[in-house]
Amino acid sequence: MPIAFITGASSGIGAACAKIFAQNNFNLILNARRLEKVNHIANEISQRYGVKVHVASFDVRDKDAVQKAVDQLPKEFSSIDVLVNNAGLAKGLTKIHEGDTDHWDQMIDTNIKGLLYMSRAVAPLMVANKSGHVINIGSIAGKEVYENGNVYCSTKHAVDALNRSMRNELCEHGIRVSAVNPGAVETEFSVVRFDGDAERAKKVYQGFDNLRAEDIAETVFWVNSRPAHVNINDVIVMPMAQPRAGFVHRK
Ligand code: NDP
Ligand code: 8X3
Repeated sequence: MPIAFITGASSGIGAACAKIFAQNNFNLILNARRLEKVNHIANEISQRYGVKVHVASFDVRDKDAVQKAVDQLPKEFSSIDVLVNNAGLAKGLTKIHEGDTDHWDQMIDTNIKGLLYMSRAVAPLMVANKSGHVINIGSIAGKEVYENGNVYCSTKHAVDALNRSMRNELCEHGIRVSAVNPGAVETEFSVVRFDGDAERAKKVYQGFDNLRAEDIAETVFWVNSRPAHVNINDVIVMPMAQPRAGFVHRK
């Protein structure tokens, strides 16, 4: 059975990706920092879909932990077919001259450096196998910018650049590289962004039909399930009511 390694699988888009790949007979490697949550999802999925799931709980910002987790994969999980670079977050929504530099570090370290560490650790295994697929979860914030989104938008613009760069370099090794860039999806994203303020987070998704994590997971799976000679470079998926970054048509 093929193997998908999904980062940030304890919630939202990552957890939905885990389910759809399992439904389609992939064994899984699931990562997140919250071990209890990711274990719960892993148990549910393995029971429901009868696939094998290896939990690798680590912080993608910790490059030694990333490399160790990949080096220590059980042999039956070491031939990775798909890496979904999903772990990521926004912290704060603040003007540049009022920004919290710890928030900046957290976004840059997770969204850019974490994605790099993961790709650096997993891509050599794909190169050795002469096949594989890296799917990067970008954002509409990596295509456009919106007010007060400064550093989050910058990190997702970096993901967009890395997605294009990786494709240049991994193509000759038979590895596909794609990005899926969502608009507003209701997950834990805004609760995390607003430091646990669930009321404020709820307002982000009120008055319009936002995307569900499953909408993005279906797109990720569709991107991977194209024939081997087809590379879907880049997909932008928006709620119908969000014609651009930073604007939603609310009822
Ligand atoms: P969630 O907050 O629901 O999920 C984020 C996931 O990332 C969690 O599983 C979290 O797990 C994990 N994560 C965060 N930091 C780390 C870390 N340092 N190491 C390992 N895992 C980490 O949000 P979404 O599902 O919405 O976000 C998933 C991706 O989608 C992100 O890259 C986000 O930027 C992107 N995105 C989201 C959009 C949205 O509107 N929701 C729109 C566009 C893009 P844990 O805390 O257990 O580590
Ligand atoms: C998340 C999308 O527009 O809320 O990446 O920043 S947005």
